[in-house]
Amino acid sequence: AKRLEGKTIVITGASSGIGRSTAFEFARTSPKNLKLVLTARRIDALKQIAQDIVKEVGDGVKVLPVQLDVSNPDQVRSFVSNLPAEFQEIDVLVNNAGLVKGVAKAPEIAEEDINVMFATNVTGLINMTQAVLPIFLKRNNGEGAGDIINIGSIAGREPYPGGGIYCATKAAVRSFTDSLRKELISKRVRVIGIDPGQVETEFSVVRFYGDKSKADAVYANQEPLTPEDIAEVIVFTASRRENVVVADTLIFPSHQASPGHVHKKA
Ligand code: NDP
Ligand code: 8X3
Repeated sequence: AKRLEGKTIVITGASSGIGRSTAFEFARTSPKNLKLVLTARRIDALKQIAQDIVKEVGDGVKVLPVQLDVSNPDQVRSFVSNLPAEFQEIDVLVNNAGLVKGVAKAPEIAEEDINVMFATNVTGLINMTQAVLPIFLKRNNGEGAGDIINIGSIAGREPYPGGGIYCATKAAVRSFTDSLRKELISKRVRVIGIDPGQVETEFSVVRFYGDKSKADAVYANQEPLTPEDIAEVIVFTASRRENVVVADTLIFPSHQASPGHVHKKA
């Protein structure tokens, strides 16, 4: 917890699922002196989460909800300069915003779905990284200059039918993460990749365009991870000793060993 004290943490996609849980987990781990910038498109949800965090841990954590669509390059470009000065010295960027649309195979994938997945999961993540990195590089003082924590997926390692575009976006995240770590080798910036397996969030609801019953069927007779499970790993990586880079993590629930290798309860 001490290692997080005084830090400013930006989380994208904090209105739901893994991002939301990560906000709570950072606040619980370092309740005395922390600044959280919570971003997503649904600002009302962010405001509620900000209130709930302060209600739970007290006002030692300053929480700023900011509406931000990571797929909009103009919004990303002005994001840092629009922050109040006391939130601009970012220490940790959690690139978590992401989504999947549909289960169509190549001939049928809608152009709009292709574009939104790449614009959010890939270009959005890259643009956010470019927006925040100058702050880290200016800080280059021989100590920890900052953390970039990119949320990939098992889907980026093992593509599956019906996930061609989503899997390609997550493979791109993995590739960008690994080259970034090499580019920043001398800069004391930790570049951390986290690849979850199956986690029950709004992910499948979004995949099935809001059809909750189809989403629920994905997890039937299984025991998926909770978003808190991934949040704990994210906060663990950010709270290691500065010289420790948890570069690459793959996290499954007990019944899963790949996207398709899943043990269902009888
Ligand atoms: P959720 O759908 O619950 O959360 C996704 C978050 O991303 C929401 O807060 C959403 O906020 C945000 N988001 C989506 N599009 C944008 C955008 N254009 N700009 C800003 N924020 C956006 O799903 P998860 O918590 O599961 O997903 C989080 C990450 O984890 C994603 O990158 C996903 O690919 C990854 N992941 C998920 C797995 C799973 O099984 N659930 C497994 C492996 C990886 P809003 O709609 O308010 O903008
Ligand atoms: C989510 C995991 O395998 O459902 O990233 O696509 S999977």
